[in-house]
Amino acid sequence: MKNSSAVRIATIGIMSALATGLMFLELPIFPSVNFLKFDPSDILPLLAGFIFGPIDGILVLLIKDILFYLLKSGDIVGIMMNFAAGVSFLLPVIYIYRIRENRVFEIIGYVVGVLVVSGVMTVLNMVVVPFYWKIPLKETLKYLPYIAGFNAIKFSIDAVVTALIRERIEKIFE
Ligand code: RBF
Repeated sequence: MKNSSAVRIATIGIMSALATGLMFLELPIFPSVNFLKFDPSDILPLLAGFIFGPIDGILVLLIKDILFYLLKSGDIVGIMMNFAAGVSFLLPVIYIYRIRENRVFEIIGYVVGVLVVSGVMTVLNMVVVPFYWKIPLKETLKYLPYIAGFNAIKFSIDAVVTALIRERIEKIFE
């Protein structure tokens, strides 16, 4: 069923809408870095990536971010950072799983995905935050452990939830 383009397009639409809704949660994990907001919306692009492939996963992520930008945030920097984080998590997870489609490679994918997104976003924040908040880099360095921790926590939660539901969701599309 997943090879039907009508099913594919409808699913991408439904997943993007659900992801946009979930993004409204916006829970700050650490009060000192309240511009980093937790929401579980990246689970849906990841599921789309598992079912249809990485390009469709990125498409769900992109639609979700554009819709959230238009409906709520209006903050292009925050949206771009959210997109960059989603992509840096999704790509390692899906490509590692595609080496061997079994539970071991799925779990290795999640672990590498969490490490990659935490590393990439920590570096990216060190570049973006000084401009965003107009503060010196030295001050930004104080936030470094929180930024790394935020991404590690956010994407570990996404990984655990996806690991628990992926098989059941994929069966619907067989
Ligand atoms: N989201 C992440 O998942 N990881 C990040 O490292 C991250 N860094 C951000 C840095 C800045 C300066 C801003 C404004 C947002 C960042 N976001 C990040 C996105 C944020 O958590 C939230 O999803 C968006 O701002 C939309 O509410």
